[in-house]
Formats: sequence, C-alpha cells, structure tokens
Amino acid sequence: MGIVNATPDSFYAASRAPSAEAAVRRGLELVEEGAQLLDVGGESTRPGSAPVPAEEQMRRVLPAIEALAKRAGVPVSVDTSSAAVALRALDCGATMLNDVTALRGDPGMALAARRYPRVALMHMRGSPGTMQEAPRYGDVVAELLEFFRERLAAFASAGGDPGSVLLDPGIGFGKSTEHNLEILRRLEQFRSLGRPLLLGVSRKSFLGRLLGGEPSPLPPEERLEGSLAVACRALDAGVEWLRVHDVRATRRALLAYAAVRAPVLAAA
Ligand code: HH2
Repeated sequence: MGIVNATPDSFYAASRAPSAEAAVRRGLELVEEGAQLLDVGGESTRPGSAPVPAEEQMRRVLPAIEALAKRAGVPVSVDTSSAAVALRALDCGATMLNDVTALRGDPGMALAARRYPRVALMHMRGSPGTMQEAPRYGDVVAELLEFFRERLAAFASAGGDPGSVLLDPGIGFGKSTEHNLEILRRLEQFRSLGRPLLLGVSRKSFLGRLLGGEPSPLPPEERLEGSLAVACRALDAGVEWLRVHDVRATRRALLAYAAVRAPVLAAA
C-alpha cells in the first residue's frame, strides 16, 4: 500500500503532496514502483497534530482520488476519520476506507463504512493531539486483541460485514517504543482474529529512537533501513498489507527476504 499524503504537514516531508496534481503524480509513481493499493489522506495524524475540517480534507483528497481511481490501475483507499469525507470519496472511486479511529471518531462512520468493499480498522489510544503523552498498558497485545474483538462486533451490530475488515495495530499511535516493539515481536497473535492484517511502520519515530537513541533520534529521512528490516519481520508474521512511503525499496527488500526464506518454509 503506497502512501499518498495530500497534506502540507505530514511527518515525513518528502511524502507531502500539497496539490492535487502532486498527489496524482506521487500515486502514479508509487504504482510504477510496484504499489498494489494507494492510500490517499488529507489529514496528518502525526503526534501532536490537530484535526483538519472535513471540507478541507475533501478539497485535498477528492480530486486526487478521482484521478487515481481512473488512471492508477490499482484500488484506491481513503485515509480519513470523517464520515462526510468517506462518503464523498466513495463517489470519487475509492474502494477502501482506512480509519485510524476504527469507526469511533465520527458517529456516522459505521454507516459510511458499510458501503465500502474493504475497511481498515486501526488501533489508537487517545487522539493524535495527545496520544504520545506517557501511554500505558498492562499487556499491550492482549488489550489490542480485546479492542479488535469489540470493534469487529460493533461493526457487525451496525450492519457491517466483518469479512470486509482489515486490522492494523497502529504502530506509534498512543504507544511507546517498547509497546511498538512488543507488538512487532508478537504479531502472530493477531492472526487469531481471523482477519487480514495491515501494518504501518514506514519511517515512524520509534525507529528514530531505536537507531539514534535519546537525545538525538534519527530524523524521518534516515529511517528507511529500519523500516525495511521491520517490513521483513512483518512478512514472517504473514502480514498481508504494508503501508509504506518507499514502495520500490520495500518491494526489493521483501523479494530478497522471501527468496531466502522460502527453502526454510519448504523444509518446515
Ligand atoms: N499511519 C499514518 C497514517 N495513517 N493508517 C493506518 N491504517 N496505519 C498506520 O500506521 C497509519 C495510517 C501515519 O503516517 P503518514 O500518513 O505518513 O503520516 P501523517 O499522518 O503525518 O500524514
């Protein structure tokens, strides 16, 4: 899944496409690099960010979604927590909804989500504005599993099809470095939910802290290698979808990793 940030302020500056033309160009480039799905968002959800009004999100994403749905040759997803944006994106050709609030951010979202063939539900503790203020869990994986069971049941009772859902543990959304690492070490446990998994680790700040340490974590520009290593770990755990900024590099890393891993699997 290639990331198209139709925003002026996403945390990775090189991913920002501040006009519809730039977003379409970026999306087509990512498909050229091998993306099988494009995720178009008009609201940064980086730690400390403020919500973007629905009208502004629509202005940013709808022209890009419409053009990419016609020209990209791959499905287009909309990254939003707003039901109004989700409904308009559907009319523009989006076939997947990616909601970082897992349908909790807008009371109209479950109804909008019902109309999508695919819906990604992500775990987030709190909201982007405050989520990184000392997040605490008992057993982080157990709490996420419980959250996903509840969200799947809530979607079903709102008339949604749990069979359309992908689940995403939400790396970096209300989690410390240690929480993120614990989730990544135990990814296999999410298989018990019986749904495809989506994972976004691309250039996220825990990689900067892990590789640069405090007080000088590596900036997003220097987090590619860490992202690729974790992508390989995700492949091992059978994660179906990776949400990435660097499609070509990720694809090459995964192809090489899968090639050397295959004989091990065959022997097992
Ligand atoms: N991460 C970001 C945004 N949306 N959606 C899902 N399902 N999973 C994620 O991990 C995820 C997401 C943050 O990355 P990015 O879009 O590059 O940054 P920003 O929110 O600053 O635009």
